Amino acid sequence: MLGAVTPPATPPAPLPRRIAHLDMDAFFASVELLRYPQLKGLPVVIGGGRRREDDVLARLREAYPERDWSDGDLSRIPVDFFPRLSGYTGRGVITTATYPARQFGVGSAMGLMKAAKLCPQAILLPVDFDEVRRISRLFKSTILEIAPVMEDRGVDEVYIDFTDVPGGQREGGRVLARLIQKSIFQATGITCSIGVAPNKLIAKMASEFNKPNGISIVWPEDLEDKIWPLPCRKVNGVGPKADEKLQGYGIHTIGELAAREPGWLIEHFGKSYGHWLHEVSWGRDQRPVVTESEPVSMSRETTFERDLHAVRDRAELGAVFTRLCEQVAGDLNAKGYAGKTIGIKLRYDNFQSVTRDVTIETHTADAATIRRQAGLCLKRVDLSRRIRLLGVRVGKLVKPGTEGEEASGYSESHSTRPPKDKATDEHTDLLFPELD
Ligand code: TTP
Ligand code: MG
Ligand code: MG
Repeated sequence: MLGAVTPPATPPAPLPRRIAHLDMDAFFASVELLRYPQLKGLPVVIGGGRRREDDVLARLREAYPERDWSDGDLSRIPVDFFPRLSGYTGRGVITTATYPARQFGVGSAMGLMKAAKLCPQAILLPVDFDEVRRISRLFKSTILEIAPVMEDRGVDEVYIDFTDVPGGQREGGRVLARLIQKSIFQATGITCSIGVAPNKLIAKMASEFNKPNGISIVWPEDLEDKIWPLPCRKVNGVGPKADEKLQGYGIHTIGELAAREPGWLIEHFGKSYGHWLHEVSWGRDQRPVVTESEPVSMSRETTFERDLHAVRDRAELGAVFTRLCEQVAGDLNAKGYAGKTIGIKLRYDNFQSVTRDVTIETHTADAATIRRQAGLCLKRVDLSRRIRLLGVRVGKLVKPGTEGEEASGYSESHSTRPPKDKATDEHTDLLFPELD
């Protein structure tokens, strides 16, 4: 025998999957508070039209002519000079609200007039997309310096695979989550909330548990205590229509969903959605964290609370349509893309879908241009039927500066993943204006 035989190396057991979902707190509002730190702690809502800073500065110059008010003085504007919600008239909706404003019951998608009744003293500011985009990039690049496997899920949220990152397993991910939270705050001045869990599905719910500025760690064995008591609607993929149907069967919580036989769910919700409902209720989700590749198109779509008619619900439909165009434009701008093909998608009340698109001369990321072209597409479809879903897409993308080189890769859509083979609804990550 010539010495000991080295035993074959056994590969180390894979670490348990730890996935984080990170979401910035009151994002658009927090971005404004960076500019106006004097508003910290006050109820502030974001919504309405364009920036009116110049108006404020003009009024200040009038009130305090002895001072030389310039753009750099924004943080010195007295709080009294800011526009308030009180007396607001118009059709605007709230994009987001600071946490102090939320205590008055105001929040995303609420009409500004309704909000003005609940919290007249709230300060009303418009969104600054340029700044939102800058901060969005900044917080994501901060994360990437620490944890390389990150999936971009929109302007203010990402999934991060903690599994193999140093600190990613310590205290279930809390150590790494703290580091990321701190680094983002240092880089941007804005807080975020993080949920760390065995998968994306649970992480997404967990990031909301301790908002704002919170961390929440969920273990597989927490399913019963932390997940099952939640309403089904908290599952990313259970939209208002599916929720209504579930409620009709007396299923209100995820636990009640988990108690149903998979066969029963399949019978009532179709093969793939029924199966998916069963899986998610048991906290199962194997989806990987997908890192960025170049999108070929970007789209936004929404399923209405109730089916809308092009003539009878013209105003509502128009408002949602405009909003979708603004959101797509926002997405394009946030990622630095512009596109040449503008298209729409409609789903009628009988679930039949149609799409139309148009290719224009020059690339655009402008909401008004997208709205105009998408509006022309809308004229080319049958509008006599009621509509349950409306979507807007911009394709043939380029990154300006690399004009001519079209992006190739996946298609980025903000509608979501659950299979849709049945009369269940797609879900959008974003709310849409109240339609009542
Ligand atoms: P959210 O993350 O849903 O909300 P938020 O960051 O304002 O607040 P939270 O602390 O609860 O996370 O959305 C991120 C940003 O996206 C939000 O600041 C404004 C914008 N937004 C819309 O434009 N339309 C919408 O319907 C919603 C919900 C958000
Ligand atoms: Mg957020
Ligand atoms: Mg978000």
